[in-house]
Amino acid sequence: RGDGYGSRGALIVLEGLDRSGKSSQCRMLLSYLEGLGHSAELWRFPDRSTSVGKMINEYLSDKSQLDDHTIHLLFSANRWEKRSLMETKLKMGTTLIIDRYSYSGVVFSSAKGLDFEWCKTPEIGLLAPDLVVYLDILPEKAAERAGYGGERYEQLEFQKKVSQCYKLLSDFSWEIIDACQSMEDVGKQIKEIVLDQVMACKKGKPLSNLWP
Ligand code: NYM
Ligand code: MG
Repeated sequence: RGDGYGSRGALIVLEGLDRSGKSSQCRMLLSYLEGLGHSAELWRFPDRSTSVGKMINEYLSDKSQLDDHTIHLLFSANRWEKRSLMETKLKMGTTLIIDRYSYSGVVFSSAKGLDFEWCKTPEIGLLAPDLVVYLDILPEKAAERAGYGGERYEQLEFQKKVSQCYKLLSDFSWEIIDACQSMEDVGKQIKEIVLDQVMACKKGKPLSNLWP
């Protein structure tokens, strides 16, 4: 409806270690929601298409070196540059499925040793997700999966630290799903909880900001 009265889309975030299966699950979720006739889009962070995103991409592919604080703020800026479009889409009734969000921002930087609270600060005021789905996998298992090791951060020892930081940041509201199950089983569980949120948002659940 786009009138802001009880018809907004849901903000759904998928988080997890590299190779936990987020991107595949996001795609499956998108076609599921579209198949049910819901308006939905799949977004991802970092969004490498913007000029900030291009700097992030160079850093991740080891073509540039940046101070840890600087890259942290770039990741955050990359979310801020999408905030108003995000709000517009949600208010128009489109559900957004997001592959990584502020949580990745906090855990990857704090895993390097940056102060946890400092890492959270630039995220204040971004839209809070209606649901965070965490694809839980042991770092050792993720490392066995194909495609691992191509980018900065995709190293077992570092991912172990990231995993611990996710555990510090997560709270009771997150949906933790065992990512070692088959893709279909993981998908089935995600679909159910996401649909609940989509319906709750349609009925007028209010939007809020980080950090709740
Ligand atoms: N990453 C992602 C961060 O360090 N901070 C952030 O804010 C975000 C969104 O970028 N290893 C890291 C996590 C990943 C890497 O993401 C690239 P992806 O989803 O593998 O393209
Ligand atoms: Mg990756």
